[in-house]
Amino acid sequence: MITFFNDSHQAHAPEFEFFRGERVDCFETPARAEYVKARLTARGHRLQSAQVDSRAVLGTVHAPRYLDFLEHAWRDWLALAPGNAASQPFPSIWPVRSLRSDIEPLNFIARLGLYSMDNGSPLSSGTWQAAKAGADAAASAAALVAAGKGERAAFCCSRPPGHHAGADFMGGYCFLNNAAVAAQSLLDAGAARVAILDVDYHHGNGTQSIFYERADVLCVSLHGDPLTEYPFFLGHADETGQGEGEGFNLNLPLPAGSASARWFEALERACQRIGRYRADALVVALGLDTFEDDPISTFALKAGDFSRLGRRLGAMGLPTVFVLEGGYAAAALGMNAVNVIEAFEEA
Ligand code: SP5
Ligand code: ZN
Repeated sequence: MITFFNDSHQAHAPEFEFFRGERVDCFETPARAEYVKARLTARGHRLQSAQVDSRAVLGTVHAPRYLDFLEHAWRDWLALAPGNAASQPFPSIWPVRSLRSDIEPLNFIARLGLYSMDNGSPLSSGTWQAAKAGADAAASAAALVAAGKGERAAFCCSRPPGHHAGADFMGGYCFLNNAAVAAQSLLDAGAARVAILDVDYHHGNGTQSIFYERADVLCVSLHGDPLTEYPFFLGHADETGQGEGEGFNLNLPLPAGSASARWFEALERACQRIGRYRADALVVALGLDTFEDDPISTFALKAGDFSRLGRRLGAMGLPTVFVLEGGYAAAALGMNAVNVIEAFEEA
């Protein structure tokens, strides 16, 4: 399977995030993708860089004013005060209920709040460059798989991740929704129905919200119950879609601490639903933070379980785009990602 990889992921390298009022080192680091690259290379997998510019599809997945903000955010942060290059911007005010989000303020921090769901998505000078390269990879992987010229699947080894990013907001270390870019690209290339299966520990709120009123993309997500787990405000079982999208969203929340057996029962339900949908193609939002040693999550998948996941996905028999999402046990990501990929290929 071809992997799309671009060194420019390293341009996104904020130093710290906040946890309970303290500054802590970022969990989402450049080392993550480098560990995956190293393992792929050691196992003889081919890496290539994106050849499709995602600009056009980004304009259909995300709001133009959000894209414009993100592309110029670092420039505008530097313009706010001399010396800002050495520090990181964080939002401090958000347009929650009863506040207006239709008028974009001029103040940079206010605009950052308008376009953020949390204060947990630190920006750095190269965030746009890295995120755009990830979206280009998603569009390229979709084009490759849709071409039907012998490549049944492709893997985007990119970061920052994407599934918490909605049409007009960042969140949860995510800026551009790579899974949504891949799904929309597959539709644009001729697929009538695309399924997105999100196996990250955290609910993919951004992806769900982008496709919530559409029947041409089925969103299925397995994740920690939002009653106790991030992102808290979306991901419940009663969210089934709206309007034309009614019935085309399936959430399978699991209690924090769930063991592998329970997780694979939910995976089976997810795969059955995707089978009934008669999808033309599959996008897998491949979060690896379900791993037993993940530092911010509570599921207990072992390395061999990622092979089992890959086998089950391979058995679906669909053209498939994998996009890397979360997973913070950095040194184990290579093994776990490659286990999924190789078992998929063998199936
Ligand atoms: C893509 C993705 O996986 N995003 C996850 C964003 C999670 N953000 C909240 C992080 C909270 C960190 N909690 C640390 C708990 C340590 N015991
Ligand atoms: Zn996650």
